[in-house]
Amino acid sequence: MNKQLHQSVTTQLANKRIVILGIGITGLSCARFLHHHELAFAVNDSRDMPISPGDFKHQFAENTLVLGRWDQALIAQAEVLIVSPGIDINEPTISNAIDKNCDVIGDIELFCRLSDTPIIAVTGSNGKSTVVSMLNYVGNALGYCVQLGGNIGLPVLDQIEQPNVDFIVLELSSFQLETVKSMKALAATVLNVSDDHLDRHNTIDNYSAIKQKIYHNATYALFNRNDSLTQPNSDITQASQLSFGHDSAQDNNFGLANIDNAPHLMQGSTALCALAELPLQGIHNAVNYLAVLALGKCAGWNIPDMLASLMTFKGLAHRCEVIDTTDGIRWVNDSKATNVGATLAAIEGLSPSLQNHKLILIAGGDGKGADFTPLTQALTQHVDYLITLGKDGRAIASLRLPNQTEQTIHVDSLPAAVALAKKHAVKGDMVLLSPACASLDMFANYVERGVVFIKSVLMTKEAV
Ligand code: UMA
Ligand code: ADP
Repeated sequence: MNKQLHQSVTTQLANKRIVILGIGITGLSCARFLHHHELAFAVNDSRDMPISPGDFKHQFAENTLVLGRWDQALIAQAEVLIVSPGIDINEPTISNAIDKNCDVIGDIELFCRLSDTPIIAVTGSNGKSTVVSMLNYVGNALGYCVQLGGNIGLPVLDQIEQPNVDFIVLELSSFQLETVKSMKALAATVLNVSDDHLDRHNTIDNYSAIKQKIYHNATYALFNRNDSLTQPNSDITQASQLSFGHDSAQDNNFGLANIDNAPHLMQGSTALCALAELPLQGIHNAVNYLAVLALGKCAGWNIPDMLASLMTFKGLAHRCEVIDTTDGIRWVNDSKATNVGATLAAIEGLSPSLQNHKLILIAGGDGKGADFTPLTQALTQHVDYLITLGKDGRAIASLRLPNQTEQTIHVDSLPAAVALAKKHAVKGDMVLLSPACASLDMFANYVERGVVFIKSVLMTKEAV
């Protein structure tokens, strides 16, 4: 056990009544951490069987587990409430029970109170996983010991004991930022803000205010100058600021410019690299590269070395991933496009490469309360054939023009959508699954949706 960490944990938490809300991957990591440091806690999860009580007892001995309802008496007596990100503390059954002196935190806040490892923090509606994965890849290639944690699926308290870490790269969701107070990131960014999770945050203003918390107490604040909602609000930060964006850049900021008719990544007027030399396609990925370079630069990383390493970074699965087929059709799995901003980026980023070929889009699912109208222009101008599915598919279809009704159809399943796309596609066309919606109305998660898409494409191909 790390003695210094143990001392801090004991000083901050010993003899406090601690309640963990939720026993998914975050809650379990909190329970493991507290148990390792010999602190007692109770866990409350409103679902009936998120963990078997026998397994819980086996791992966590005499600690209390309450399942199947929110236990208001248990919550009311908590002095420290560690809330999992997926749980909305504004839900009245929870909020009405919380004592006014209770310290309401999440695992990220606890991590920030206990660790002094320099933090590179990334949030945004889209691109977080891509950007943090690139930072992790590049930082390690440069010889630093870099850890990756947070919303990407790696709870930070599982990693806090690892010694000699130079930087931790945190992917932070709005859910996680809601309970963060003490973070002092070395470099922090909001990549972009578009409608997402409005079923929980209600308004875009509230959602973007939560995202702004990432800049609080940061040394460097990096923002997207093409997206005003990402600009650091002066009441929240005194950080030094740098920007990135898809336009040309002034001073030390990062941008894009054409040199000899070829788009280049730039810092101010200095050309850094031709985009064609880098593997990920689309303007959104060019902006992701710029964000990585800007964040890495603030951490003291060398730009030419970062670029050399980015040349070998392959994109993540389910993000504009081209499926390997031999039918001459470009089947693209963008199942991770769970909101309007991501689908817009895919259509706008990929359609220039189509020239005279068709774009067939498969979209729909659970829209999480989002307004789909920002998709209208892309759907009417770039999409030749639209296939929708899921709970909110028809709302997306309704954005098409009256003369496009024959090229717009709603189906019941993803395999049916693929079969229909196959009927309409010819060599050179692109079939893009980019749903603009969460998958949860039809699938366990976006990974399952992507896998069903890939399997359907490969089966359709074999059947032909
Ligand atoms: N639970 C309740 N009542 C509820 C809701 C949930 O009791 O009303 C319980 C569930 O029964 C379950 C537990 O809470 O036992 C799940 O907690 P959670 O939803 O916070 O999920 P975790 O498994 O802890 O995973 C969370 C993030 N999930 C969410 O934010 C929904 C994971 O992000 C993250 O990888 C993980 O912590 C580690 O940090 C996933 C995600 O979908 C990938 N994130 C959203 C996104 O990217 O859009 C924000
Ligand atoms: P996140 O972790 O924020 O969900 P991902 O990197 O997993 O981000 O990508 C999610 C979706 O957003 C994918 O469809 C991807 O193609 C798209 N995307 C990636 N980067 C950007 C960006 N900078 N702007 C808009 N969309 C993006």
